[in-house]
Amino acid sequence: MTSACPEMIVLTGAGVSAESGIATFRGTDGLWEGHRIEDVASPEGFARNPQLVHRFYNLRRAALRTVQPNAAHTALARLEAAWPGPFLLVTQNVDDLHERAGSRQLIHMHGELRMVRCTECSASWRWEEDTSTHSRCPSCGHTGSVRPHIVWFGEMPTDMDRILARLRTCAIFVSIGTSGQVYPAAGFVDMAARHGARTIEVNLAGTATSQTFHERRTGPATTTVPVLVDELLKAHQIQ
Ligand code: BJW
Repeated sequence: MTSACPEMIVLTGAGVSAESGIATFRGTDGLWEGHRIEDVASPEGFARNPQLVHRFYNLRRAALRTVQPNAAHTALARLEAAWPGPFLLVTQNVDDLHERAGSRQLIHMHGELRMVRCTECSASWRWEEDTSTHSRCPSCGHTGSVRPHIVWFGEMPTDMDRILARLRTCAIFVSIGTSGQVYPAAGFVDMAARHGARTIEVNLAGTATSQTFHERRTGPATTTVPVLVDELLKAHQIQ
């Protein structure tokens, strides 16, 4: 084990959960039952058609019960457990597969499917069941104010201060399975590189930000991530 192990940030996107059976956002037609993601994942879309948005998240929340972490999630949990330096996993995913694989130093920058909150009193709580326009807040008692605890377009991602601070000090930045089309996450590679980090992209294909990375690994996350983890641990003499 090295005495001064570099600080690492890993950013993940939908591609890391794709092989667990969770659909990515920008697939073949980019639509969900004919709706653009912007329509079901924006405050305007929720105001226009709350029933549709509740249904979208109810189906995705229920689908979590049918999926399991894959080899990429497991490898990242192994990396965190073995890495002696500062480590942070920032995921854009709202599923809980990283936690279920064992990751602990984790920020869900776009929220969590298994959480809801009240727009009246801002209380948030874990919730595994369906929600509707009739759901009641257990904290303030208001009915009709429960919404998914998800960061929609135009809303501020979670824990940005902490993420930005860590991007300024990390020495290794790894981005896995994200298309680089949604900001601010798409800008993280630039920020990390500007502060001197080595940057590595892992993806099935080229992305909107591929050219910005120092290194690229192409292939499915379940095979490329375990290999990368082994390499990183070996390079820093960690067994
Ligand atoms: C594999 C694989 C395998 C597949 N192995 N790889 C104009 C210009 C710039 C910015 C803006 C703009 N207009 C508006 C904005 C801002 C906006 C934005 O970026 N819009 C763009 C569409 C242009 N962003 C926001 O509004 C954000 N908030 C914000 O900016 O606040 C202001 C602010 C912030 C910070 C500082 C100061 C001010 C909020 C964004 C919220 C995003 N929400 C969503 C939905 C909610 C979650 C949910 O319902 O599930 O989050 S959108 C959706 O996209 C979801 C994802 O987390 C996010 C990113 O998608 P991701 O993960 O990259 O998935 P895909 O499908 O795009 O890509 C999958 C990738 O995996 C592909 O590359 C595949 O090749 C790969 N892959 N299988 C490896 N097996």
